[in-house]
Amino acid sequence: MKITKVEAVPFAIPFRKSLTFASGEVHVADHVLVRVHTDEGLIGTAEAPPRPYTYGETQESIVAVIGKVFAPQITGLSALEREVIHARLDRTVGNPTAKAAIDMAVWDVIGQAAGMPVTELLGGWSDRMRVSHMVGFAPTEQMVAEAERVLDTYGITTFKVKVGRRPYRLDVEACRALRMALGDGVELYIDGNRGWSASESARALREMDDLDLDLAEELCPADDVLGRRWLVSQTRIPFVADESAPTPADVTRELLGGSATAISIKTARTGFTASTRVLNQCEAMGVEVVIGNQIDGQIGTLCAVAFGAAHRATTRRAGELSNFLDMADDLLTEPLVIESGTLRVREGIGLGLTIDSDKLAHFRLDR
Ligand code: MUC
Ligand code: MG
Repeated sequence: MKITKVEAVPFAIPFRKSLTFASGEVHVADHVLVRVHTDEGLIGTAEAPPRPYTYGETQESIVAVIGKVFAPQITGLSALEREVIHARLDRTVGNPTAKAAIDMAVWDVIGQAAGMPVTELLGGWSDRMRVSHMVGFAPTEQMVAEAERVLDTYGITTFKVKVGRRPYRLDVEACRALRMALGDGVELYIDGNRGWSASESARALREMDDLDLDLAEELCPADDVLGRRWLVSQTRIPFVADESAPTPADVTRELLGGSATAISIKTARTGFTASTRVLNQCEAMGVEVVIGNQIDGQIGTLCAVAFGAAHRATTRRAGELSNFLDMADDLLTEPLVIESGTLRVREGIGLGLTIDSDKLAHFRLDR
C-alpha cells in the first residue's frame, strides 16, 4: 500500500454569510483538498483550511509545502507506516493544517484498506455528536436572530459566542441578549480569539457571572504570560486554550503553566494522530476538551465528527460542527445534514466521503 502521489488542490467556495471574530474574518473557503494516492488505487481525502491570522498558513503556502516538501518525503512509504510519515512531516515546524490533512487522508486510506470506518478504528464510541454553533460579530439583534434561526432550523441548543471587541461591553450586551432570548435551556460559551487584555477579560467575566456560561476560550493572549495565568486562576469556568495550544507540546506548556484548564481539539490542525495524543494527554490529566472548528467545510467537518464521535470524552460536550452551513456550496456528493441538533458520522469505509467531480472542477483554482 505504497503512497504514489499526494495532491494538493486549491479551491474557493464563497460564504453566504461571512464569519467575523476578534482575530479575523472569513468570506470565502479558500481551502486545499488533499488526496493521498496509493499503488493499490485507494485515494484518501481530507481538506486543509488556512487561517493566516492564526497560524500563518495560506492557501498558497499549503499547496507549496505539500508539493515541494511533504509529498516528496512520504511518497514511496506505506500508508501503514504512520510513525515514519509523521517523523518526516515533523522535521518541518509549523504548517499544522497541511500536516493534519495529510494525516487524515492517510487514515482514510487505512480505513478503506481495512474495510472499516475510520471512526471505528479511532474508538467507535458513538455514531453522532451534538452540534455547537458559532455566532460571529454583528449588531446584537442580528446575533440573536441568527441563534434563534439556527435553533429553530437545526435544533442546535449550544452556542459559542465570539467576543473580544472593544469596548468589551458590546460583547457583554450581546451575550446577555442571547441568554434572555434563548432562555436557560441552551448552553452558551464565549471565545475571545485573544481580543481582550487580561483585565478586560476579568471585568467582562464578572459582568457576565449571572449568564451561566459554560466555557471561556482564548479571551486574552497566552503570550501575556502572567496576565493570562492571573485571569485563569480567578475564572470559575473551564478556560479553553485553542490557538495557543496547536500541538501536543503546546498543550502541555499551557496546562502546566496555568494558562488554560481545558483544550479545544481541532482535527483541522492536529489530524487524527496528534488529536489522539492531545486527547490522551487531557484525559490522563483530568482536563476537559471540546471539539473545535477551524471554519471547516463539509470534508473537514466530517473528519471532526469522525474523531469526536469516536471517543467518550469528546462527546461529553457539543462539537463545533456547523460552520459549513454558511458556505454557498461544498464538494461532497452527499451533503452533511444536521438534524435535532446532532450530526452523524458518515457510514461507509474510511471516512465515507465522495467528492463531486463537477463541483471540484467548478471550484478548483488550479485549472
Ligand atoms: C475559533 O474557535 O477560534 C477562528 C479562527 C480560527 O483559527 O478558528 C476559528 C474558530
Ligand atoms: Mg477559538
